[in-house]
Amino acid sequence: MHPDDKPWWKRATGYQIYPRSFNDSNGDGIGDLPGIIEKLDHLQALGIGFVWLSPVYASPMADNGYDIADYDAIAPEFGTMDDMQRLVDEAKVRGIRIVMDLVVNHTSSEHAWFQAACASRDAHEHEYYYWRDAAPDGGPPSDRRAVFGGSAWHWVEAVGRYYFAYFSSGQPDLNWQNRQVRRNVFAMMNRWLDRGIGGFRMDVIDLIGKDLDNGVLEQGPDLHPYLQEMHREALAGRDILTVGESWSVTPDTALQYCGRERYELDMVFNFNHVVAGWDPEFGRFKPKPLDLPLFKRILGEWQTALAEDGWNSLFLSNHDLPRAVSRYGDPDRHRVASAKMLATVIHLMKGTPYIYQGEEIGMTNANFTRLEQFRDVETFGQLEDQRAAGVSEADFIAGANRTGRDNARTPMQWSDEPSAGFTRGTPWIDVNDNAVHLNVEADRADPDGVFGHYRRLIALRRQLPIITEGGYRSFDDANPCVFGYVRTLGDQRLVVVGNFTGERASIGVPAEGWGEGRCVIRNGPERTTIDSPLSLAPYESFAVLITGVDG
Ligand code: TEU
Ligand code: CA
Repeated sequence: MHPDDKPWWKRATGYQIYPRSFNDSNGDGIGDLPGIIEKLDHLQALGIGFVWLSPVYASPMADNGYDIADYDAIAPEFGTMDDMQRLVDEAKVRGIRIVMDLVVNHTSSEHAWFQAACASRDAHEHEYYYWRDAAPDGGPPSDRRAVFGGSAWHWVEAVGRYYFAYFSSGQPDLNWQNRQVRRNVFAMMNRWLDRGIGGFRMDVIDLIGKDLDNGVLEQGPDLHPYLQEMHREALAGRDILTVGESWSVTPDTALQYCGRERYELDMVFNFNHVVAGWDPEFGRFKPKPLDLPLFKRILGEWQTALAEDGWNSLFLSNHDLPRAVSRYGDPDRHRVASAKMLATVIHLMKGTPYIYQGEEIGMTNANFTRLEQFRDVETFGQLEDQRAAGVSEADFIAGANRTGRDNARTPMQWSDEPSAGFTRGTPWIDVNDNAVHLNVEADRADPDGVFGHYRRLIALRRQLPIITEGGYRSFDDANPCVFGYVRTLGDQRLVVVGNFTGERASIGVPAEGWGEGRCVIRNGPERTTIDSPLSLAPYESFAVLITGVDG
């Protein structure tokens, strides 16, 4: 919730940095905070308004920082608290806010709280986590599986009990029903906000209200009371952005998180459009081909649900998802055109767009061929589970190559220098082979580069109120190849179209979108007339602003 109705984050574009893979300043092969500071001019040139910084807190890195051992310390491999403060200050000078990642559904098993909890049932920290006695046969209390494979229950001999960890065994879930847990979290949030950060992205926030004994993990009964308490104790009255990651939120429950009268969050990250392309049993590791009508319908439902209240987040990729151009476009024959098309159709919707590092130059999936190239704890955990379910290693690797999380975590490709200019050392994960020609230096030098397209979209968002305030209406929804929608504000229409295929395709445009206008962005020839049907070249996209439309 925000005091005024036109907060800065409604006109701003976000940029997600996965620090481990962004830029290494000291040659240890791991990205770091000084490395980010070195690249702030790149972000300023792009025109983004804030960074979502994935975790940089002290962590044993079981899940690359999504397992926090000390919320008030910076992981040494990323730098120091002084580096963090310098990043906040240097970014601010460039008009960029730093939004931090809040991971409070769980801590690391190396957090002092958990260490104390494991030492004795009598420690007050013991109740900060979920402990249950063994089942009668001595095994885990339930058959609940962990997201990263295996049982979600883990035995600790010293206290003779199992603890619950929904992700990896190194990520024990915090018991939010414990008032001291909530007090500790809110105090920590205030300490970070008082350092001048721009807000929080909240990791799997839909899980903090879980009712474990009744098997309710997502959007549990206590979720919204806790978020309202968090708002009262840490967020109210601050000029910040809060966005909650929720893999369970739907258009029907979205306003419970971000409606203006809820006093909880400003927006949510939902994954309905992502999960629609996954296998019900094998998830991301058995992806389906893109079903464009379904994809358009889902995005449209979110535009409708949050048209008058709440606020959308708009994204196709992040550190958990494959590269957008590989998942939804054509990384080979039409990489630049499809990268621009995807950017156009996403950025001209209503909501705040989020660019994932490397998306601004159309970086692609890594296509690892050997198991030892992978790094992701989820991939190795699921490999065990899926082997047991009869999936061959070759099939699993093929799936991991298409939609595994490591695709987004290969080093940012800055130049054609060794290791793509990411490090002068040995990178913690292999650099994509295509970095020699696909990199920031080459793309920004190219007048038709992807970077320039994103920069224009970001500038358009600041210039044209129809983008931030206009209505949204899609058309020809059943069209299997082309995405088309009209933004409306007063007598203005912004007609946006994108061909999601490598073949020429047409789309029928409603009469309200017809006429002569001004082409505000394109990835092909100048188009100023909208007539129906509209014929588009492979992966062609453009937007035409028509004024003086009545009715
Ligand atoms: O992700 C939530 C999460 O579970 C996703 O990783 C996704 O559901 C899973 O990959 C399904 O295949 C958040 C963070 O974004 C992720 O990086 C962390 O690993 C996870 O939570 C635990 O903190
Ligand atoms: Ca480093």
